[in-house]
Amino acid sequence: RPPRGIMISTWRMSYQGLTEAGKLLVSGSTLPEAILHSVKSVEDNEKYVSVGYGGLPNREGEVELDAAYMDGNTLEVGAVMAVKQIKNPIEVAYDLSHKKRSSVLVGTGAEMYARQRGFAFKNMLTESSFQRYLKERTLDKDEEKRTAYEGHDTVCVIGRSGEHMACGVSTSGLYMKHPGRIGDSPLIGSGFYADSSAGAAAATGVGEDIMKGCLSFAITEKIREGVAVQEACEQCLLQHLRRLETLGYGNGGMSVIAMDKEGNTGAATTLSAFPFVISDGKECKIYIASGNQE
Ligand code: SD4
Repeated sequence: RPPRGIMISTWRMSYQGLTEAGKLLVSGSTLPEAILHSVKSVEDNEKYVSVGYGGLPNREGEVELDAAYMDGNTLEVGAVMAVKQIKNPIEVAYDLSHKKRSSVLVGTGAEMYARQRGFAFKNMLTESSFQRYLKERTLDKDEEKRTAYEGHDTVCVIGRSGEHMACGVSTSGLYMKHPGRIGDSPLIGSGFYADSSAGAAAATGVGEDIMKGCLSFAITEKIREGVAVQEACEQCLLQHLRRLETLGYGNGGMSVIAMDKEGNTGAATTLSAFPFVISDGKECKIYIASGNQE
């Protein structure tokens, strides 16, 4: 039987935040507090160029951020998309999730809301991200060929405390994306889904590919049908990959994490190695999923 507080998250960059969040859960913090803590720790870290501060910019040189939060007990969802200069987009997404209307906001409308609610603003473009942008701009690469792994990962955190499940995601999306572009990450059912009566799932990789299969919802529903969580991840990812292949899409890379309502976890990837993190309240460890494409 899994212990009371369990969390799973994407990529090595989530390790420190998840370690701290795991301890927070054990010492009595709420599930939203733990999830927000772990996502914010990545957003605030300048070193991670795919989320929050220091994120790589769009092709106009501006950092545009996407984040979402979903509560598995109430199915409440909040999301912000393509927002600029908001220090912690996940906090705004969480705040929005309590609203019955206008809970998913884009661009200037989202920024207006964040300002009115007193959230912190900051110039999110660091000197090193700007320098990388200046170099990249001279290369004039074909946007259609960009993959998610040219420096771009999304932090996704799924947690369970008692029987309460929830998830949060945050990203700066694809490097050199068109202004206004969003991927799967802030889209319910594609980048994330949580329902405490079944389970939760979240995705990272090329958003345009992931959203075609509503992967996070597909995995959650597979778990609801009674398929074991690891199997659900593998089956849904493989089925979607095959479908994309028949349509002639190359595999730009997709990875998923999931948890069932008992707290069992799973992960799958189309990459040769996808690091993810699990904190079970006692310890926090990095695991590597490996893509089996045959
Ligand atoms: C996006 N899914 O914006 C994100 C990027 C990502 O690993 O997760 N990359 O499409």
